[in-house]
Amino acid sequence: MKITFILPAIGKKPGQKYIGTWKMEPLTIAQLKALTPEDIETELFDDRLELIGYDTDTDLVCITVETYTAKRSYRIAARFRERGIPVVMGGYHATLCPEEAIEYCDSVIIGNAEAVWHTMLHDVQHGQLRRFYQGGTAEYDIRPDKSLFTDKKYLPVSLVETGRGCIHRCEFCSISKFYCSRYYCREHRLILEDITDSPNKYFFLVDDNLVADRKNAMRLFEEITPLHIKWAGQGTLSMAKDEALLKAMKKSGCEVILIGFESLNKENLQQMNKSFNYALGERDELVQRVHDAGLGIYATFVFGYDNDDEGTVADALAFAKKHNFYTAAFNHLLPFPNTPLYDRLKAENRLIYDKWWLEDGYNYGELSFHPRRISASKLSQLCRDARKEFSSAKTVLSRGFASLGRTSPLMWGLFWAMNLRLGEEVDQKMHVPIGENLDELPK
Ligand code: B12
Ligand code: SF4
Repeated sequence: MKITFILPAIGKKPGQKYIGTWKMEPLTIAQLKALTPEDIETELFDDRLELIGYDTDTDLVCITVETYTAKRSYRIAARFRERGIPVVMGGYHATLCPEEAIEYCDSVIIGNAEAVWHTMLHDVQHGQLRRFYQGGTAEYDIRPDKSLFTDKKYLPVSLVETGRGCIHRCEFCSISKFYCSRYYCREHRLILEDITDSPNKYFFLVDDNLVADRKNAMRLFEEITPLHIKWAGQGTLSMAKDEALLKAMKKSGCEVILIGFESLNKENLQQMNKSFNYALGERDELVQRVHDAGLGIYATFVFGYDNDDEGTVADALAFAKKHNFYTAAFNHLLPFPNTPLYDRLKAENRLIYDKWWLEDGYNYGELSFHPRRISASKLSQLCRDARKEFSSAKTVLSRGFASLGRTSPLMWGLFWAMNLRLGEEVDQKMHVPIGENLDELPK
């Protein structure tokens, strides 16, 4: 038997390259490969890097589907199904919208694959593939197998899972829905093995909230320290209230931490259900503490909540410049399906498209709903302008010098490469047609 794994891409403009900073190794595929018995042959087509071999000789196609890649996934599936090859889908979007996904494939695994992967393979081999499999959430005590990545040109950073899910319930978040607001730690022995086996020096610790379980996080940081690695991860600003935690993070090699500030506005934070982190008056002080501990911040903001107007993006930009963040993302809000945000905007009759992810003419960087106090197109433009300004030569220089001494010399070197690249990509990403132009030779 042979399985063809496919990692679909979002889309690109005709004749252009795919977005460089999105080309990270797909840990999802390594996890599915590790679950697959050795006597089953496997191959991977990564749509971001190469053309899909639609005529490959295979018995089963497995596609990982995110909301942005749903349209592309469904088109790829159709090409294989025309040949009578069964297609199985899984991942965030397939889990959030299984009834939609099943219209385009033969079977959907809902949730994490680990618990049901072998059953599904057994059923395929016996011609009894079921339409739906209910996967588990917590069982992921295996090590990913990255052998399918040999010869694929990914960014030189290794992804290592440390935990799944998150305990919070932010209105817009797919993670909270997927994991029913629970957090699952991964066994440390496996994390350490993944790190020591990796050829890279830089790691992205895949965890939606690394500091969600303090005791577990402290122990993990202590265990990672002797490995002398450099890593980046994600956490909430509340970590800054805990000096011992910050120190342990730094000592273990943490260089940059992604923090979702989302909004500077109290009412917005309440509406998105993210006011649990800190009192607003202490925000600047907490940021300073993270910086004083020697950690760079990747700050993310989201715009389009009901109290956002033309001034809000400018305020966030000023805040990001004031603190000289290592990097920042100025995103517009996007209603992912089956989230409370989606349901609310639908009930309020504010969706521009019911299913933006399938809509012809919907492009990356555009809003798919009507914000209350600003037009959709104006907000999209303001987000683009903030990204451009934050990556302008003047701002990058000022941020670069502020980072000097805060992060290691290596990470400081990376600062320039990363920020210049992100700056170049601002307009490359804007208005990329979702699902389009991917069957032309990649550049
Ligand atoms: C690392 C990461 C990235 C990396 C690279 C991702 C990659 N595809 O290689 C970078 C930084 C580039 C990135 C970018 C973006 N990301 Co991202 N990313 C992640 C992150 C943190 C980890 C993904 C991962 O490796 N998980 C570990 C694997 C093992 O878990 P898994 O993917 O869930 O797989 C399991 C199950 O889902 C299931 N499964 C998954 N696929 C399949 C397929 C089959 C056939 C089966 C049976 C089962 C199955 O079984 C797997 C094993 O249990 C996730 C959040 C998260 N914690 O998962 C967000 C996440 C996937 N990203 C998200 C988004 C929105 C984006 C961006 C669009 C952000 C932006 N606006 O620019 C871009 C798009 C990039 C792209 N797709 O090309 C969203 C997707 C939401 C959604 N509804 O689709 C997530 C969930 C984050 C969030 N907060 O909501 N991302
Ligand atoms: S804290 Fe982050 S991962 Fe957790 S629910 Fe909120 S947005 Fe999602």
